Amino acid sequence: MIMSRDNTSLIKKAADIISLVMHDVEKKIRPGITEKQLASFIRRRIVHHGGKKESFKTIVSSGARSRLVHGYATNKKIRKDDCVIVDCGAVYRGYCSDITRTFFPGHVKDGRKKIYDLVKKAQQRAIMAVKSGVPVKRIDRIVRECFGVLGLEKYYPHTTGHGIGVKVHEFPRISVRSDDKLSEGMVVTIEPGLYFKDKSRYFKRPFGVRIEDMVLVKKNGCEILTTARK
Ligand SMILES: [Mn+2]
Repeated sequence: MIMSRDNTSLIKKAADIISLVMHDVEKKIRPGITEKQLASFIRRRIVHHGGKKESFKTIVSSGARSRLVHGYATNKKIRKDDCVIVDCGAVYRGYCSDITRTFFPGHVKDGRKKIYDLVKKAQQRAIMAVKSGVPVKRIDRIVRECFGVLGLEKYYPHTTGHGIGVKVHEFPRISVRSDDKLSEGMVVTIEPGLYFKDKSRYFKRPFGVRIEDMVLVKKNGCEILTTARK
């Protein structure tokens, strides 16, 4: 949906709440806690920071489960050498937020850090291209080209984002298959990720990385609404 000045402040508040929650998650996440414990912590912190409830079922996928695009929390314990994807959102006065961060609770010293940095760079480049009038396929293509430089585009199985407002998934889809254009006042997510399954050439164990932020499309650029550290 296209935001007016009034509902812009409401969706910004929803984004602020979930950014604070993600900051709490960063402090809370440690080896031994289960994915479900972290998911219920997230629900409590959403309410603590003034949100009504989660805007969709919280994703916490750790270790090999992080290879899943929609890895909902299970009773699995998070381990020191796990990579953990946390994807969550809050509802504030009818408006939704959506954010994803990928954590390494232990010290990451293998090639997974390079993948993390690549996803972050692809996201940054895509965000830098967001402004009113830009075709959404250009945004999606920027991410694919970024991964393609290292031959990793086949490990990117989903689109780059979606509009968000009173529903979590709204028009437009940030996809190479769409002919839509961004317009001023839209709020969209930018959420590239890479997912390595059991038999990838690059990693012995499956894992995935995704980073997602919400941006408000402006005439000459965009404003990043979610501010949690990455
Ligand atoms: Mn999303």
